Amino acid sequence: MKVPARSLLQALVNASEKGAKIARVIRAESALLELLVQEKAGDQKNRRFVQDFKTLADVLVQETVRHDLSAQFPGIGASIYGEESNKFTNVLGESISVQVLQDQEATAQLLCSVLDDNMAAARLLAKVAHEEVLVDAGPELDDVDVDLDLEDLGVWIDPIDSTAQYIDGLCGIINDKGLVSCGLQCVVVLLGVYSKSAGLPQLGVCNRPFAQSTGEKWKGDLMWGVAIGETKVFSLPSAKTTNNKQNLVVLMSQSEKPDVQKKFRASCSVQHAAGAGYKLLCVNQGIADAYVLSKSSTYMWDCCAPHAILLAQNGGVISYKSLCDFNGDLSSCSELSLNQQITYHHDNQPGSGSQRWCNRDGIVAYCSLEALQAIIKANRDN
Ligand code: 2IP
Ligand code: CA
Repeated sequence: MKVPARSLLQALVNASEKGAKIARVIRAESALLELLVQEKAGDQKNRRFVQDFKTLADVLVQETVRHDLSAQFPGIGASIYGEESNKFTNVLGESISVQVLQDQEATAQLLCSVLDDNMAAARLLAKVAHEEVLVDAGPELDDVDVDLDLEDLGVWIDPIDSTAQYIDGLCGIINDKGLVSCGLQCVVVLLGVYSKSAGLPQLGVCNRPFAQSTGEKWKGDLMWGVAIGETKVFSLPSAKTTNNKQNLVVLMSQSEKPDVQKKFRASCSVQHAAGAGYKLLCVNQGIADAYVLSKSSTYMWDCCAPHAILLAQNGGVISYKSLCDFNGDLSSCSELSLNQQITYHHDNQPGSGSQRWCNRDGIVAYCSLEALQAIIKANRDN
């Protein structure tokens, strides 16, 4: 069945905003925040309570997105993949699948059963999960005029990327380039759609629930992109930053190997920030030129959404191994970009755990071919 990409994108934008609202409500309502930060140990643990409320927060966002997208695009639910399983087993051995049900009350009852009968918390969560959310995706949406084959689509969701920052709940400090190294600003809801036949990302929405602190409240922002054949459209970021191109800004994980960090420091400004999704989004927003990760610590759900936006912007994401293996002329790096984008339709490793879906050979995200050239050069020369 053909579906207009514009409608699917609008649905993703709305769903991402509902996910962002759930993330904000959990931090704003004391009945929920207590659950999030409380780490009950041993005997103190409530026996009917889910072991891990932060996982429930993730799962609820994931299941809300699944519910809302399925309501509008019947059949898509089976092709939505995320980091979390929705099945919880408490210490009594009761197994409960967390889902968004047909109405608010039914969802509240279900959530109550994994929240140790805390009906107040369950009702708060059910209310926001069932709210209608409609976001203005911006004027660029009119330029998305192409259809997609619903059967060919898969969706990767990272309901709350930078979970550690989300739990800590600190407000990060923004530097003069618009970058925060840690804090709630690094939390991102990531929804990416890819083609099952080609493996490439086609639509992406990145929603930061805690983009801006306005006194007691947080304001979010979002960015989207579409890369379907010749159709390349993206929403303009709210804050655009221009880089000093003489000094390529490369983001890395704090835990990046010291020799890789050293190599890039010789010619680039290497900076750190938390969150794989946030680092990718910084490349989308022009805050950084590239994000280099030599290790396998990101997953398909981290990358699919910002990767779609990068393709729309004529950037991309290749593996770190492809970067190291490339021995062609710098001027021919467009071939590397054209043929070696990481893909999302096959597992990368045998087994049944989440490691199957990791980006095994590392990643290199870049905002343009010039940035890719500069990254290849920095990797070769140093
Ligand atoms: C994590 C999160 C981490 C990131 C890691 C991701 O996802 O984004 O911050 O590590 O790669 O898988 P780093 O911050 O060192 O880049 P999640 O928070 O969803 O587990
Ligand atoms: Ca993640």
